[in-house]
Parts: sequence; C-alpha cells; structure tokens
Amino acid sequence: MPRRLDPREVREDFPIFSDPKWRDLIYLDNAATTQKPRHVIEAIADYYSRRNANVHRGVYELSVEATELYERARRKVAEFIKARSWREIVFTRGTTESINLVAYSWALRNLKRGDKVVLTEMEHHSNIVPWQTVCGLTGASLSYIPVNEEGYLDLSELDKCLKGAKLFAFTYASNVLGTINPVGELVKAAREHGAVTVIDAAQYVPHAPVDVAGIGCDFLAFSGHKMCGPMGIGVLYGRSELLEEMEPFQGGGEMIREVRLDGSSWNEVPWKFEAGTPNVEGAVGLAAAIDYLSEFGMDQIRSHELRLTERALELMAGVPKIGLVGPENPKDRCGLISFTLADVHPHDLAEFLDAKFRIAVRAGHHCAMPLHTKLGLTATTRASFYVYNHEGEVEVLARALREALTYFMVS
Ligand code: 7TS
Repeated sequence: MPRRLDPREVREDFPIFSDPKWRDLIYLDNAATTQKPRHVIEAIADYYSRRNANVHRGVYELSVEATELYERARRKVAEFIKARSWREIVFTRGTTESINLVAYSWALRNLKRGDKVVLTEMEHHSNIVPWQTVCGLTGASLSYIPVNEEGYLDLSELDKCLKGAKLFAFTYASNVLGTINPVGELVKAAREHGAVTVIDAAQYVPHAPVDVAGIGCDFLAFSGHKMCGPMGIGVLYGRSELLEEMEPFQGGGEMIREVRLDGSSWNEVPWKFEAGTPNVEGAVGLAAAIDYLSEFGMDQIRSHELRLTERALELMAGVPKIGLVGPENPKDRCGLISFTLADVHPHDLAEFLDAKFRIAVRAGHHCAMPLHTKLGLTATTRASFYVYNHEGEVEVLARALREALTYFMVS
C-alpha cells in the first residue's frame, strides 16, 4: 500500500521547514529545485560517515561496498523509468550535461552539412544551445516546431517539419508554459522519419510515472535535484544500441579498457561515458530520493499536483489583471503556473511576495528566452508545486496577488 500523500505531513519530512528561520516559508520554486527530505540527507551523511571510498577500483571491502551502492543506484534509476537494462543509465551532472553528452558524442559525429535538427520553441536553453553549437560545427541546420496561442506545440505541420530530420529534441513538459507534450506521438513521428529522439524530461520525471521503453525514445535526460535528490547528479537514458556505437564524451580514468602510448580502447557501456571519479554521493542521494517518492507512488504525486494546479488556476484566474500563461486545461499541464500581473515587473512582484507573504517564486525568463520572445514578454513570475505544497499555500498566493495590486497601486 502506498503511503497517503498528506502534504502537511510530508512537510515534516523536510528539515528545512522546521528550521526556525524557514518554518513559515511557502516554497513555490520547485521547478528550479526541490527541498530535500530527511531520508535523502541522511543517506548522504551515512555514505560519508560509513561507506566512503572511490568506486570501481578498490579490491578492499569498503571500496566494494561503495561500488555496490553506486551501481545499485543505477539499477534503481533504470527500474524507476522502466529502462530495459541498467546499462542504459548514464550518470551525469544533470539534464544540461546529459543533453551535451548526446550533442557531442552522437550529434557532432553523426551530423553533416545539410542535415537537419528539429527542436521546439518551448525549450529550455539547455535544449537549444548545445544544438546550436553542434549545428555551427557541423553545418547542419536548425528548425523549431512553433508554439500556438494556447500554449501547445502546433503539430499541424509535424510531418513537414520532420521531413529529412536527423535529430528531434523536445521537452516532455515546459518549465514556463507547464504544457505536457504528447511524447509518444512525437517519438512515433520522428521514428517514421528516421530521426533520433532526445527528450528533456527535467520537468516531468520528478512528477509522474515515466516509461522510457514504452515511449520508445532514443535518449531522455533529467536532474536529481528537481526530485528531492542532491544537486550535481543527473541521468541520461540512452537506448543500448546507440550508446554502444557512440564515442565517449570525455576522456580520463574509468572510461577506458586499455590505455597504450599509441592509443586507447573504451570501457563497456555505461562506464564509457563516466570519465573520472563519479558523484557517488549524488547517486546514493538520488536513489534515496527515488525510494522516498516511491513511498507515495508517482501516480499519487501526479494527482496531488494536478489538484493543486486546478485549484491554483481557478483562484488565480479570479485575480484582476492577471495574465496566465500556458494551457487552460490543467490536465495538460505539469504543476507549474507562469503569469504576469498588470505591468508589475516580475522581479518586483517576487520580492513583494517574499517580503510580505514569505512566498518563494521564480521571476525572469526561466532560461527560456526564445519562448518569452514568442509570448511577447520579457519575463514572467512562476509558481511551481511539489509534494509538500498544500491548498492553503495556493490560497495565500492568490490573496497575496490581490494585495500586490494595491501595493503597486495598479488602478
Ligand atoms: N530542461 C528543463 C525543461 C528545465 O526546466 C531545466 C532547469 C533544465 C533543462 C536544466 O536542468 P539542470 O538541472 O541541468 O540545470 N530549469 C530551471 C528552471 O526552470 N528554473 O531553474 C532551473
């Protein structure tokens, strides 16, 4: 039986919320990073207190134990996203590094002048810039699936857009619009055109069940720190066949089988892609985070966030002069809402919410400048939810926004 998700009880699992300074904090910046439960913090402390050694090299018991912890974490991740094998899981520093790995190890070596890379207009910079760099180096061209007025991808010309594409990279869920994209349909279309697919799942894996084998994508990236895990650890899922044929991303220790003065050969997948001493603490913390989220089950987490999003959209829609961004239907969104309020600058609004109501939200372009340009905005304010947020907090947010109108003398 999964543990019942009562957000007020969940909050007690997170030491930061019992710190006297932050007890009344309404933390609504979960799309940037989440807070960490005791379970994760203790797993990391335990690793350094009782298990710390370098991995894959020692023959002594402590190193063998550390290696087991690291590799067990990999198996847990594989199970969590339903990969066919743990060999398809590469540990990285985060989503950004995972995407760069594909850009440099796959795209740089497989693209040539005249080839086509397709992205969407709703991408985070980390799913734009690496492709711009690789296209610049190879002479491949870059095009974008447009976003429509309602905040969805305009798929009316999907087939035309994908014609001749070698690679199609897109986000599972937008960190600004909240839109959840129909990834199954996108992968299917890409496969029909023979394009390799890369999914940026930074805003989805933490919030709902994911089945990479079912989706059929070639690559999928996410970060540990957005799902209760520590910073500096992330995952690249890669389909075995592709990982096998790819060249390494970085060179150094760990990723080699043999080094001679006249050349080297590579270790097996996935270690071929993990040069140097890995982030063992990060992997251990990520495994603890998966255990923690699995207590509730990802279906329950999704339902909880959907309820909160529905309530927030309903309350926020009633605030005068608010401009809500993204799909109207909460079911098509992950648990985040970006908005504008009259002509109040998002940074001023975020400061007001923090100073007067202890509400932490993000303000700015959220590393999605092209999307903001498309929306005709320079910045938005964003509230994003997780397991410890409850309806009472959403109600305070809506009230605070009304008060902001008075404070900033919006007539
Ligand atoms: N892709 C998406 C969709 C994201 O939202 C983010 C981080 C990244 C990639 C990069 O993840 P990283 O862990 O490698 O940094 N997004 C945000 C955000 O929305 N606010 O702060 C970070």
